[in-house]
Amino acid sequence: MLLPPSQQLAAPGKWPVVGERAPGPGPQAWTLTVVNAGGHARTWSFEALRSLRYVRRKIDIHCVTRWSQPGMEFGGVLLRAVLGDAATSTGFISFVARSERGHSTSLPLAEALALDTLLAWEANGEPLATPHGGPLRAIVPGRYFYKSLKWLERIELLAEDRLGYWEATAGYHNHADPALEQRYLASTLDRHEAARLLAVRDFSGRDLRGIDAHGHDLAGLNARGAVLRDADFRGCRLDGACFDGANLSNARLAGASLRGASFQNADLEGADFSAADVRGADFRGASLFGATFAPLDAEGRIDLALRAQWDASTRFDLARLADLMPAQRAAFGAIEPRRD
Ligand SMILES: Nc1nc2c(c(=O)[nH]1)N[C@H]1C(S)=C(S)[C@@H](COP(=O)(O)O)O[C@H]1N2
Ligand SMILES: [Mo]
Repeated sequence: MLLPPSQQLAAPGKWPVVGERAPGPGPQAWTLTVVNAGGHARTWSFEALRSLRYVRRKIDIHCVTRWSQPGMEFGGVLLRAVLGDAATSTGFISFVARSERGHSTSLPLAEALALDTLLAWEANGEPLATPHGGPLRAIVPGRYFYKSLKWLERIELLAEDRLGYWEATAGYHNHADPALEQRYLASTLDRHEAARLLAVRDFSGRDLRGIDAHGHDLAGLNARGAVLRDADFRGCRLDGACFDGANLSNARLAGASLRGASFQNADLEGADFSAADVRGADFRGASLFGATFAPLDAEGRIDLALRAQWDASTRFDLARLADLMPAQRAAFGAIEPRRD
């Protein structure tokens, strides 16, 4: 399989739980309500869904945080079969979860149908586990996995699009095509405000996603709890910086000097640390799915010259290192991170 750009293979069978971990409260028996464009609702029992034609599909999962799990086999029914006559080529479809925060995601209806969207209750021959969206989730092949909604309880057909949870609150791209790397929207950060924050080196608690800081001297930066998704810190001096609890998913830190920087409990999914100096840095409690510490060439081989500089003073939870893609783990070879 050809991986989409900047994706890495997850270890075989590894399938991390991302986002919400459990559905919201509700009745014991799961139902699915479909509201058509005219506002007419039809509620399906699980048994009624199961009476439709059962299909199994092999699907490649591509998470926006740069890990992929190809060839997952999902079982369920096609969206097309559930929609029947309502499966027109106009308008939008919103998938709504039974979830505390009313999680949802949407697609153009024609696209959801053309992609052979599945409503699934099985994964690799087993009932879909609750943290992965059981008893029922949408599986949208060919889109980043945030378009595949867990705990599907309601489908709404709409004339106008209604942005989903991640798309509306976190700047996730609404089209989400991995082949086109449609991960996040461009930042809307004001240039002057960005320059002021860079000068005072205080990002704590701020939402600065997508900030372009590359090449700046930000030694000692306070970025505790900041939202720095997709931020550009390439080549920065960030020695002694504090990123504790910050969200740095997909941030670019290649070539940065990060000696003694702290990333405790930070979200580093998909972050790029190629050729960064992380001696003395503290990664305890940080989430590392899809993080890169050495870039791979087209054949999937590690480029040792661009490996992050890491030594016995770099602190990691050994358990969290298992989150790294196998090729990334291998990049560290014999170097043993410090145990606590
Ligand atoms: N209800 C619900 N569905 C959701 C999410 C969520 O937070 N809530 N997160 C999305 C994201 S960002 C991803 S990557 C996948 C993760 O699915 P998994 O936990 O089964 O790997 O679910 C998607 N569907
Ligand atoms: Mo995701």
